Amino acid sequence: MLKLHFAPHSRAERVLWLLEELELPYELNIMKFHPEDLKSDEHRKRHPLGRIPVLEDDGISIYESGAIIDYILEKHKNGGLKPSVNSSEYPYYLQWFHFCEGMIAQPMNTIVVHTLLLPPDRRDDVVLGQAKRLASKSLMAIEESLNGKDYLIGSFSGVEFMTGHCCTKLYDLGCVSDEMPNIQSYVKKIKDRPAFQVAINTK
Ligand SMILES: N[C@@H](CCC(=O)N[C@@H](CS)C(=O)NCC(=O)O)C(=O)O
Repeated sequence: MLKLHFAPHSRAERVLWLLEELELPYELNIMKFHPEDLKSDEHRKRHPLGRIPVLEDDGISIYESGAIIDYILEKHKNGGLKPSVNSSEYPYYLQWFHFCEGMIAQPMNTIVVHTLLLPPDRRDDVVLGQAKRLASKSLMAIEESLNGKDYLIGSFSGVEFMTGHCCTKLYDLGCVSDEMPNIQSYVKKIKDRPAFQVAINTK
């Protein structure tokens, strides 16, 4: 049985959302998003940095949300969510799958740290401004790519669990401006999915 180590308001939502979309059976270990749980000896054995998500399956235990999503799509059930390697969508699938952790995650983390996590006297407006500008440039690339499309490669696919999930978080952080109507409707489509709602409401 697939076992997901999860904490709310985190990248672990990506994996839970996928498991729900695919209707796969799974077991959930819900932890607090707090060092007490994440940095415990028990969890550090699963992830050396004490982070989430972590997935266990049939004697293996892996971390990195993108690797976990790809593993599930390849090994368990793809539900038509991953285009075949010879399809014209495949290169773009790879691009948008990796754009998330490669381009958006770093400025998004910085925005979270300098708006929510640090006490106000330790927040840095210069660092925050740089991160917001970089996030905005990355979002504009997504905005352009969504022209005339419902989802990033056309139909709903595995990239939504990565870059799509990031878009919902940046939207919640107030980073999706009025100049990004395609992303606004893309985020709405994602938020309307029942499986996504399960993932973000699991606590
Ligand atoms: N690149 C990793 C990032 C994992 C990560 O940083 N997870 C965050 C939650 S979104 C975490 O566990 N943070 C806890 C901490 O830094 O103490 C992935 O995609 O899984």
